[in-house]
Amino acid sequence: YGQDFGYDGNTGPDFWGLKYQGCNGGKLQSPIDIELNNVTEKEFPPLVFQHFDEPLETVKLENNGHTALLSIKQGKIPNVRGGPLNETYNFSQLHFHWGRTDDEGSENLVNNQSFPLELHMVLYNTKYGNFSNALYYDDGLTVLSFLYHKTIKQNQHYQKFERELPAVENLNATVDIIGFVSLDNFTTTDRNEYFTYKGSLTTPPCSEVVTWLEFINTIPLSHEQIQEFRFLSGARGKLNHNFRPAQARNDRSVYMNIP
Ligand code: 1SD
Ligand code: ZN
Repeated sequence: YGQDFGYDGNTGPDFWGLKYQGCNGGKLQSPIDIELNNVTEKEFPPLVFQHFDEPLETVKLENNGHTALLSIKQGKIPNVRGGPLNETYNFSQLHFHWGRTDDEGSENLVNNQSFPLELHMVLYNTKYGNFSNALYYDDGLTVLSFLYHKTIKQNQHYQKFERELPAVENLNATVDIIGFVSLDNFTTTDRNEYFTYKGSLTTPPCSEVVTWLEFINTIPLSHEQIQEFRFLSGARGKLNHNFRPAQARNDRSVYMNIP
């Protein structure tokens, strides 16, 4: 499903709709520009993260031509519930979006500002059994999304992950890693403040089934660490950028959790 697309020229975001109906004209497309003067403050129940603090047993890291994507091959499946979510969502995979320079790269924007990198943890509603099934229901998926800010110092938490990136520089390359870091290791520790809105996958087929959680605290990463992602190859040369531009918000509400 939805594998033949790119980020440039006639395979780029403006042309996705020709092949993938879902990317065309929907009213709940992602990403969006989150305007701080246009968010509704709301107190949601606390988010509950399970197994996010445990090292992952065996993971697969792959270059699928669109991003660097990490999934679990063996071991416990982390899950999340609470906040705006009515059910429990199981972890499916995490991946990244970046840009050609440090001034762009994130998909969601805040007050029209880009961030150099965005992390997506994709989880599916357990009541639909798996990711592919969940794609057909408007409460099928949640994406836990984290933004980054540039620092001089390297982020130690990312060293182990980034050591593996060169192994997947080539299109369709994969590597299995036994005994890896926890999901918590990728995120900020304070996950109480976030924006949430109803949107879509940011890649074809752009299904409008995603409850987005965009965390307000950003993750530090050095320029060199951000740069590592740009060395990956896609189907049409270097994958030096892979973000979809902001889509119309239409009459959607964006909520901000006030703990
Ligand atoms: O970009 C990802 C894409 O790689 C794929 O993982 C898809 C389904 O998991 O999700 C989109 S996104 O909406 O999470 N960006
Ligand atoms: Zn994504």
